[in-house]
Amino acid sequence: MMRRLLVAVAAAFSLAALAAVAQERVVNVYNWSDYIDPKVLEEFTRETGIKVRYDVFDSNEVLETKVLAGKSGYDVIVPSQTYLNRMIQADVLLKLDPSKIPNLKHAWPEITRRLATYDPGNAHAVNYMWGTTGIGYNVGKIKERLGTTPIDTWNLVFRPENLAKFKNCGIHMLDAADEMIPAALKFLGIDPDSKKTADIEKAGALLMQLRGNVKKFHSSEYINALAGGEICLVVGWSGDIFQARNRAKEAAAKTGKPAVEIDYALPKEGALMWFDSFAIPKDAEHVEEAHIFINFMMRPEIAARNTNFVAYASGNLEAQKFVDKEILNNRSIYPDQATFKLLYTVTPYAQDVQRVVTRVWTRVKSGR
Ligand code: N2P
Repeated sequence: MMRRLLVAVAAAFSLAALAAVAQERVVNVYNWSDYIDPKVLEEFTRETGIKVRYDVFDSNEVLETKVLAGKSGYDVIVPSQTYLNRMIQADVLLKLDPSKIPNLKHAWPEITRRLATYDPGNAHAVNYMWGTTGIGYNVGKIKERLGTTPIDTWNLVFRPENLAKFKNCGIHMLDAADEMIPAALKFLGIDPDSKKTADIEKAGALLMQLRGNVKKFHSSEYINALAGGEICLVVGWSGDIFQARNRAKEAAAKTGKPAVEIDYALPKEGALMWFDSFAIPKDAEHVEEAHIFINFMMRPEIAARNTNFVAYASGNLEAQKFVDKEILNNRSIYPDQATFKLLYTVTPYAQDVQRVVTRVWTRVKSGR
């Protein structure tokens, strides 16, 4: 009798254990590096019971390769605008179910409208953050070398004789052909969105002249390199440069030494405005959880916490109520009308043009 009872109890327990396993809900997220407040992820799991498996990338090309190959294993991805558009064209993204994202009502209409150029009807993506590509610098080291010469100009980067002045304090550039080539074109006075082989070659020739001064083409290491004083100049992303500034301050507070002063300049000739948006691959296994995740991220307080942590503008308008004043009033993060006029956008490269871009960029990076 006793034995039978024990068997029954044991069976009930293992059933409960099985049920718990069956109920464990997961969402696999693939986001840019340094792009979220980690506490927000913990809070998401606490509140929803959904575990987050979180991986990071620092290049659209890496993301695109994985997603186009299929079975990436990711449920939520965050491509930039032109890559988003190519994924839509390749039919690898799911149409979102707006009824499952009620917080969409907090989206910033102006940003949603701009994003529609890449995602017609805003059917596949919700903007997470947006920002610009400009010049990050170590204030002290740049002043030593430049005096009062203005910093907010591509002349600083794309005139070989200027760039050479910073070689001995360290220069990084993004490993992002689709951002560096348009910036070089802008400097040359050519349409940054040009798809002409001759123009792309011209940008490539200019970058070839500069490459010898560049310590590294890399899209995430510059945050710590700037903060740690290993480099003094970078062509990089706005928020990442402000994160470098924060890290330098935190390190200084710990050691009691004066902080390395870091700042970001938007070149007056014009800078790229980009949009990184949540999307769900068609072959995602946790579609329900992916919608819950996106909806959570679109909660104004949550969106603001992420913006306060990473220093990029949120695609969430309502979030602005909760964004730190220092960030909201920073014109390089939340541009005013005059600053907006300086920003340009680009359209995707067709496959044949992409081949030219990739060839030119490989040459710039390798020197051959
Ligand atoms: C995050 C950088 C994301 C900006 N570290 C690239 N669009």
